[in-house]
Amino acid sequence: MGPQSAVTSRYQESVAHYWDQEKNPVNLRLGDVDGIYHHHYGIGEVDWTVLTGPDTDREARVIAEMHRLETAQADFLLDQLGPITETHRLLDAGSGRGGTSLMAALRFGCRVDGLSISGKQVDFANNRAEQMHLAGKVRYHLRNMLDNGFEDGTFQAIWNNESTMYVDLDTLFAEHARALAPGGRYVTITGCYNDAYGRLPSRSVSQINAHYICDIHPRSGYFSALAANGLIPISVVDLTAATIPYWELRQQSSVTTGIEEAFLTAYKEGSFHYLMIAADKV
Ligand code: GPP
Ligand code: MG
Repeated sequence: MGPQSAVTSRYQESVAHYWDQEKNPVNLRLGDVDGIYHHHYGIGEVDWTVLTGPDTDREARVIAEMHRLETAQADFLLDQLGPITETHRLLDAGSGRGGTSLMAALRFGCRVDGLSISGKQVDFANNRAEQMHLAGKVRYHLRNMLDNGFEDGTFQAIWNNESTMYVDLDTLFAEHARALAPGGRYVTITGCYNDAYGRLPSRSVSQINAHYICDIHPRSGYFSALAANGLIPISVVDLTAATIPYWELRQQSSVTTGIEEAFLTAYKEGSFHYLMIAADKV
C-alpha cells in the first residue's frame, strides 16, 4: 500500500491483485474485436445464427456477437446520462480496461476520467486511449472511487458500470455526490440481490461473490444510500430478462470462466437482478 497504490485495506489490495493478474479470454478476445475492452456483461437479443453455418469461423462469430451485446450494454448506460456537451466532464468509477470511457468520449466529444485501483488496468486503458488518439480527452487514474481526488462539483455525470459491489454504497454515493455538479446525473448498471427473495444472498449469488471477491448488495441498499446522499432516482430499468440471452450464449462459447451457471441460476430463480439506476444530484 505504498505511494503508487490507491488501496486502503488488505481487502482492496486483494481486489487490485485480482484485476492486475486477470487475463480472461472472455475479456481480451472480445476486446480484440475492435479495441474496446469491456468488463461488464451484455444485453439484448442474441443472433443465434452465429452458432450455425461454417465451422471454420464459428468461434469468431460467437466472440463478435458477445462483444456486440456488451457494447450494447455500455451504449444503454450512456443513453441514461442526459444531455452531455463537449464542455462537460464525465467520471467512470471502476473503469477497468477503459471501454465505456472511450465510447463516451467518442459519443459526446467531452473529457472523461476513469478510476481503477489496478495499476495494470490503468496502464492498459491509457495505452488504448493513446492508440485511439483519444488521450487528450480520456485519462485513467490509479485512484480509489471512494476518494476520487477531484474538486467538488467537477462532473456533469458519474457512472459505475458493474463496480459498486466492491465498495460500501454510503461511502461511494457520498463521494459521488460531492464530485457531481448540482443537477448532475449518476448512473449505475449493477447486479443486486432481491430483498423480496430473501434477506441474505442466495447460494448462487454467494458463488458470484466468491468468484469475483465482491459483496453484491441488496436492491434496497441502492435506494437507501442514494436517498441518504441527495441522489434522487429518475429511472430504474430491470435488465434481467435482457441479459439472460447473453449468458446463454456465453455458456455455449469457447471462453467460459465457470461462473455462467451461477448467473443463469440466480437470474432464473429470482434471487438476483441486473438493474440500471439513474439518479440526479439535488
Ligand atoms: C466483471 O466483469 C464484473 C464484475 C466483477 C462485477 C460483478 C458483476 C455483477 C453483476 C455481480 P468482467 O467482464 O471482468 O467479468 P468476466 O471475466 O466474468 O467476463
Ligand atoms: Mg467480461
